Amino acid sequence: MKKLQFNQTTLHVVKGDITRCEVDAVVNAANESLLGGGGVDGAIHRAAGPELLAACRTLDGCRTGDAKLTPGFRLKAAHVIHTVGPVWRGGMHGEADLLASCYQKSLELAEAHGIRTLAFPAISTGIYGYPLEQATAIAVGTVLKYLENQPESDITEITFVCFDDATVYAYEQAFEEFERGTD
Ligand code: AR6
Repeated sequence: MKKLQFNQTTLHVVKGDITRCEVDAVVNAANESLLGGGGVDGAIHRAAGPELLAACRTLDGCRTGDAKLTPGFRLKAAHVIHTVGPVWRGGMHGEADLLASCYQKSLELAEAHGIRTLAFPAISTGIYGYPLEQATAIAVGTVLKYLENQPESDITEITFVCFDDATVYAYEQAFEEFERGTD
């Protein structure tokens, strides 16, 4: 699958199940309660085991656009970064800034905890209804801006994990958009 190199960090797009990723941290597309739900959130809680819910209960929720860290328990990933994407309400309710903030805060939290390899799902593009192409452009754009601003970043691998071909294609388009911009 497609790759993009930026300074010392490689961005990947892969199709698969994020709960099986062998990375230091997987990002969860959670809701403000942090007490579980459907989609990727449900899958991560099932795979991590009940200890994850117990850990989440101690966190007092999470605001939309923010991120919080727990251990990964039974996952291969040592950590889970829980972030809460915006519900799509037509695009005029701060959705783009909130979605960008999910990626930014997740990267800051990862960096602060020495996490070098990180896997993101396509936050907000499922149950929360964010249009796919706009969401993947924000995901890639925010990650690249972060890396540009953090030339000493210790994060070496960032993987965008996709459940379906349409999401893979949208990330690949976002990568190409960036490559065209640097020609
Ligand atoms: N691995 C990778 N991607 C997945 C997986 C998986 N195992 N499962 C689903 N996806 P969603 P949201 C994809 O709905 O839109 C929950 O109930 C999915 O195909 O999981 O941010 C929370 O508790 C889509 O591309 O998250 C919240 O209430 C992407 O992950 C709400 O859903 C995100 O879809 C959050 O909604």
